[in-house]
Amino acid sequence: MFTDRAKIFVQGGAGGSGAVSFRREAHVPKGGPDGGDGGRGADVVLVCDGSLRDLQAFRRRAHFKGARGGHGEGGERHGASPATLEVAVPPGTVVEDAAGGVRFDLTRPGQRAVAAEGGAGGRGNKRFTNSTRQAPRFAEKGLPGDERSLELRLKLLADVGLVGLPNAGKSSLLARLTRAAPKVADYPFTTLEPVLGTLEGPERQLVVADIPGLIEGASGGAGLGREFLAHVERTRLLVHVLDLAPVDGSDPAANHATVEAELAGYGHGLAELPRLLALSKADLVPAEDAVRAAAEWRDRRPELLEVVVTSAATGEGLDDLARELMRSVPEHGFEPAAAEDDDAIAEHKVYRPADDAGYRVERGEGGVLRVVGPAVERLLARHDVENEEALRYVEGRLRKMGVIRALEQAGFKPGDDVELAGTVFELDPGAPF
Ligand SMILES: Nc1nc2c(ncn2[C@@H]2O[C@H](COP(=O)(O)OP(=O)(O)OP(=O)(O)O)[C@@H](O)[C@H]2O)c(=O)[nH]1
Ligand SMILES: [Mg+2]
Repeated sequence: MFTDRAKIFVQGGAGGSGAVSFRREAHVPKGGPDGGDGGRGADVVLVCDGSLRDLQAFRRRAHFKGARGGHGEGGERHGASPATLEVAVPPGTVVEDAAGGVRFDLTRPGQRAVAAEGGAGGRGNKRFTNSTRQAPRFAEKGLPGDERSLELRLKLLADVGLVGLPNAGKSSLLARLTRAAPKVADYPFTTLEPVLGTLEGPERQLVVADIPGLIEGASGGAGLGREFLAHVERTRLLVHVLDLAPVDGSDPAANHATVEAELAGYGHGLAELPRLLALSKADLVPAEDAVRAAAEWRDRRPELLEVVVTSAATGEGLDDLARELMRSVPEHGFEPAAAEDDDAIAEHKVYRPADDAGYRVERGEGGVLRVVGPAVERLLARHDVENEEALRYVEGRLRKMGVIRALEQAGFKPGDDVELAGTVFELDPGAPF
């Protein structure tokens, strides 16, 4: 089963906490602070892996959590930073974060995108020493890692797309041209999902995709056509497979027009892709009819790179078709569109929180002053405000950030209750600490 969509949840590891510790030495009654820092939590990184073909693996596992950073210890021992958690995705995976509107395109093997950063480790008490604070009895806590739900979509990265109405003989051609073994049968909709095969040439390899399900209305959503058309977006050339002798007695010219209308209706440049026309099942019509049909199509559609008469049954025209593909498919393939961050060829992309700094003072319920904003929340997350010393340090930071002044302008008096990051405190900032 070919899977081209998945939802996953990623969470960076939490940072380890810094340690509160003091040196013990036989000859020193009370040594200085020596608490080490906590380690950074592991990032979760999506890695483009050329050996993968679809998103099937995510049916079994959809949660990816980075390991947490080690806690700091005494003797200035820092906590370990665990290895990055790598999540392999196939080339052609588009990653979207519905909430953040961020989008990554992983097209080349080896490309990486940081999906969730691990939390920073907390600093140990040694780091909080200064001229007035020689023996800090507090340290920072590690921060939680990022977490988010991501939607993965695979858009196949094939060089060539085989398109045509159901039963036109696309799968039969793919099977003859490549080692792919798609199901072939004498009824429409035999193939239910795109199938890839590799055409081996003397100098290059081409990935050919059999794109099934194209019917009238597909571009508007009929059947699975629209989804499958998305896979054609990244091909560089289309082979329109046209049945010379449809069993339903339909007119090849009308059938051709139907498929072309769907390609044009879908947009995304499909109608502009270079085209070859493969007239299929030539063994079912007299040879002169096939030759005449080919000549007519060349006249009718001068923009066609080539018209090839083929038969998957006898092998007629297959070498010509393969040679033509080797020659006509442009060397340079799909390049991801420039990303919003102007970092078009970023090999290493990172989700960034939208608003990283700043705070706001407002009146909450019962008139209590409240300070909100990521910077303040982070500060509070890092410190245990039950610890008197840590609380004084937090107050000092708030003063430096301008929060205390902003509170005073809003009518705050020392000793008033203030809600910080969801917790109400009696804030009594004395002199800077
Ligand atoms: N005689 C003859 N029959 C062919 C040839 N190519 C395909 N067929 C037959 O046509 C029918 C449809 O072929 P498929 O390759 O399954 O066609 P398809 O376009 O992949 O069809 P869907 O997967 O249903 O969209 C099958 O019965 C094939 O055996 C050919 O060159 N000669
Ligand atoms: Mg098929």
